[in-house]
Amino acid sequence: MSDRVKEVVPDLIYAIRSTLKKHGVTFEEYGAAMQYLIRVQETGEVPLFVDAFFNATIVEIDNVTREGTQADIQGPYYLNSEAYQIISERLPHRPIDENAQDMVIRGQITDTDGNPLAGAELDIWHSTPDGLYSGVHDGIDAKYCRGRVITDAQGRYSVKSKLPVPYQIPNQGPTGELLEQHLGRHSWRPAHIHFWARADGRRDLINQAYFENGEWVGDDCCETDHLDLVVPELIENGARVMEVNFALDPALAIAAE
Ligand code: MBD
Ligand code: FE
Repeated sequence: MSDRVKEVVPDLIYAIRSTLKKHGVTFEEYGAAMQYLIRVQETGEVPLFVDAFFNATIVEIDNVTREGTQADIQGPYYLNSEAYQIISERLPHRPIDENAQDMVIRGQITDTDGNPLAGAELDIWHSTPDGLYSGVHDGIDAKYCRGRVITDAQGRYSVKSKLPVPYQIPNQGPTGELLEQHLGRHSWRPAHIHFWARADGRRDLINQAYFENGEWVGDDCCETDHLDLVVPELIENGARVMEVNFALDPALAIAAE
């Protein structure tokens, strides 16, 4: 790691210095930028800020070496692995969401040759039908709209839940302020479902599925642009079906010391 730090950090510092010089940044502006970073820290928005501006770039780099399903950004609201109970039927939802639109998330996990991966683990998380994340916003219990499914002998999984909606990242803090007031952008993400797939001998895959024709698809404030998991509209027995298949690359070889 320390070799990588020596390799990357000097370039990063050089890139920032050249930008400051190019624009003739003043002491006053330098101070304002410092105050801004302090606010990002004080409002607890470091993960949101970093993910909003840089997560998509790391994903882009990671995807260059993937042959199977492309990765997408994880976002700041995964929570730790203990928040994911094994689910066989339905992700828990709040009693007040009982009448929200039903959704079925189902599909198959295979290797890159199309062979089914039985016993693969898939962590699923998404917002409530009113755009909040459990364990993060408004004191909502962390168990809602999250769960882990295990694929069957054919590599298949199927789980019910309630439909998420387009999601506005917190826009009252410094991250939203930068997006909306200074960069002239907006703070919306298309409705999405997050996934983290794992299987023995395969490379982990974190990605997201989006809803075809959904608002903000292709105009995401977090700049996800490779939209290979935009799922066509399908309704079965009143439930929106999200058919999401994953092809997992072989695990990366551990680099020799
Ligand atoms: C989210 O729900 C999200 O998925 C991302 C990437 C950033 C902020 C909130
Ligand atoms: Fe999200």
